[in-house]
Amino acid sequence: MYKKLDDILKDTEAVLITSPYNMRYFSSFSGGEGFLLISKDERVLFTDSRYTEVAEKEAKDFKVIETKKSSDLTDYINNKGFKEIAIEDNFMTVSSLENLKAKTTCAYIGKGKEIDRKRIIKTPFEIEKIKKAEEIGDNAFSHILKFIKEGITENDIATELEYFMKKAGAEKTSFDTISISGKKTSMPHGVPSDKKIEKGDFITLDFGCIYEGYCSDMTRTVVLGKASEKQKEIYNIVLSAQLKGLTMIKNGVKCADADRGAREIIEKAGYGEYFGHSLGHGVGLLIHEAPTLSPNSLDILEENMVVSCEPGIYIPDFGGVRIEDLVVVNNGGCTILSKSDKNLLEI
Ligand SMILES: [Mn+2]
Repeated sequence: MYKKLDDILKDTEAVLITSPYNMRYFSSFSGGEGFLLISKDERVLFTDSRYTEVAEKEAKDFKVIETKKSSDLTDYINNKGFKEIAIEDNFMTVSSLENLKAKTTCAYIGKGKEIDRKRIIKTPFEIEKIKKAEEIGDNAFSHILKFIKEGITENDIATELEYFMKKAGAEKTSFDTISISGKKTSMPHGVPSDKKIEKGDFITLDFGCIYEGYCSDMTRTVVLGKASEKQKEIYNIVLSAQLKGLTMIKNGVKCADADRGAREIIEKAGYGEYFGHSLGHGVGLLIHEAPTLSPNSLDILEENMVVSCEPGIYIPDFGGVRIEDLVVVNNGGCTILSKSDKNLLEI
């Protein structure tokens, strides 16, 4: 994947990669600790003795240098005489940059967004990993439907989901599990607590896992017991918007238009003010990455992007609904990776 940096190397002598996800992407090294320094004629991976063995196994196209002292990288930059290096300015801390500047005479050019966007189109290998991660999520959801009952807590549900996913082969969760219920579902990113699940509660579960480095993401909202008329109304509007979003997601469509298509359904139903976030986002080595499916996005959907489609309605002091699938963009449509039922489940 390091070849994808060639166009950046036309403008600068080297690219310094410090984020774990880009390190993994460009070198295959999964250890997360270290740096890649990629120039026109050399690819070097610096890591410490905890990771040397795994680095040599995984990063076959890189020369692995085991770091012994904190100045190893800056000494190397000085020895090479680099004058300009591209960095991930959206990841590197100010103090790390200050340190580099103090110890070298090199200029550092922020190219973080550009570097991140190299990951925007997924390879078949990546899509397989994401598919598997999403499948674990689907299985976790089926499992949790049997687990949820009156009196257990939001935390119980979150813990069970996470335990299930790890048992099924996940490395960890791809973000903090959202497991909220009742009126709390009006908070799109509410935090699970010891609140007990009650009859008639909306329960929103937004969760995912990491499988071999790749993230999954899905959301389902269910009701414990019988749904009220108002709950059914809100749910069905969100579902219509979500289905509309899915029909919009295809190669060549502007992300802003996909967002618009789904948003219009919610606006026309009179709930526009209760849908504050964007329709979706890219998913890969990071849970939120390019492209962005939002009203102001300039991105255009392309084949083999993996994006979420997740409209919602959130009414303070009542509750909310979000339905989210993960999809692969293809020519003329998209392949939905999330298989879990989207009809309103009264459990
Ligand atoms: Mn999401």
